[in-house]
Amino acid sequence: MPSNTSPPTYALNTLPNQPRYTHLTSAFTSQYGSPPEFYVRAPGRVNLIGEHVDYAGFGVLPMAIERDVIVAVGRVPKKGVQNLALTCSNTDPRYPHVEYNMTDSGAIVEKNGHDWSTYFVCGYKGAYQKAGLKNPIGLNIMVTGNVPPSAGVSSSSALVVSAVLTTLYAHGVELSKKDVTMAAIEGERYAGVQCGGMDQAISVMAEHGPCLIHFYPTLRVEAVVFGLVQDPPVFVIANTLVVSDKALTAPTHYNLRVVETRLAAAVLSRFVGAKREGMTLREVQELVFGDLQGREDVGLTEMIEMVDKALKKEPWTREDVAKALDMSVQDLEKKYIGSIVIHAATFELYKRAKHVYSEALRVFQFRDTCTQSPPSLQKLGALMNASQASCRDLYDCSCPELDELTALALRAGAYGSRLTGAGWGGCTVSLVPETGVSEFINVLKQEYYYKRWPEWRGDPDADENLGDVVFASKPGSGAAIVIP
Ligand code: NG1
Ligand code: MG
Repeated sequence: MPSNTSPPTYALNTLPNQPRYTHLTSAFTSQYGSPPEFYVRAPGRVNLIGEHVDYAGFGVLPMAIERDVIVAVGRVPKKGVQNLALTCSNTDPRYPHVEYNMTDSGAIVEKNGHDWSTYFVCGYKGAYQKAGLKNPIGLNIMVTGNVPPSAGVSSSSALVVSAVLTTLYAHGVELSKKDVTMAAIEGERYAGVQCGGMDQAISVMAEHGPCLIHFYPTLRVEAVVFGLVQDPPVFVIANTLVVSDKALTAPTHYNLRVVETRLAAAVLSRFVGAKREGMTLREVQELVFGDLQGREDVGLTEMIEMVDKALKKEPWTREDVAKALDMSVQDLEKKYIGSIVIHAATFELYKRAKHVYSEALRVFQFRDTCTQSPPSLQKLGALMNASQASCRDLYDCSCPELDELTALALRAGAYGSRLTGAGWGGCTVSLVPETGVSEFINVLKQEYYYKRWPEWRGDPDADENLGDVVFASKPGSGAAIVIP
């Protein structure tokens, strides 16, 4: 049984017999003149339930998918006066070739702006710092991936995790899975999003199937094994094709939510008489209920009730929050916003806290329902639907297309359907009886995709591309280094 303290498994001498590896190898060889020394793969993920609760300290329940990012790697040790470089290429011509110079201390000389390779640089930096590397090596990399980008299925974290493992292995260093995950989380934050740790944790530590990821008292993955059921369900991912670039919208979307949950936690902790600053919503729960000893569901119902008593429902101005915390607006900004860029006149403390505590509770209810024999698929579906309603009404992270596609999924026979990932666009996930999957996908094509893009109807190329847009996803396994 792999544990968080062991390094990711090295799949020695087993280059997967897949055309993608063959294609990647020849692209690498023609670009760099010799074959790659090793490969790293890291999967994307679908979050089944537990949205926007990871950065508040609560557990989440994602599953790695089979789609992944694969990086082929060659090392370029420094010779004489020649400069060290990180050279990034991609088999997909949409992602241009980028070359970064490196200093002798291993720092990457960054460029202005943001492109696909930024995420590799983020992972490199995360690994470099976490492992305290000192003798840098230049790297030639060629990347290929089939995780849909900007869609809420974590193509970004798959690349960051691959970059962390690439950097560590290239420098001859092994870290535990937990440290690899932390390096990836800290690294991905360089891209400008104050992310939680769900995506990196599942990509590194996935067991085969859904996992409950706990962040407290320490990062830990609990495999959630489905109870026996006659007609097993599958999770179907469907992309709205609304692109949501989290790095661009962070000041009004993702990072603003991070700040709002921190402010809500601060006001709640005052409400219960604590004077500590900078708590997460989960830490406030622990303050009220004592050491939860791994039972994070204890007291969540009471916390939901407390939100009603402690937080006014209307939006809060900076002055409102500062007054509740007995500090100046300047201090508030310094302590709770700091260098995070946000654009907001007011904050929604009530709605965000209400979402987080109720969503955190649904995660445990979902896990407990999954493991019953037989699990109630109706109940799992109802929890997913409640999550979608909460994301839409309390967290304001849905969008009209996500609302439409989730409603359509229910009419097409799903037990439940919700947005997955940060939201504001991207993918939905639906729980569908396995026997009804192809009909389900067909209804989505007819009622969503062909209605918006009528020219796709009857076009075999478009139909093939739709295989990347709406698909049933089997569970994937965690990241690995592949040595040919
Ligand atoms: P996406 O947008 O799917 O990458 C993000 C965060 C997660 C989590 C979810 C919302 C990153 C890398 N990931 O996911 O940590 O907070 O939103 O549940 O930013
Ligand atoms: Mg992402």
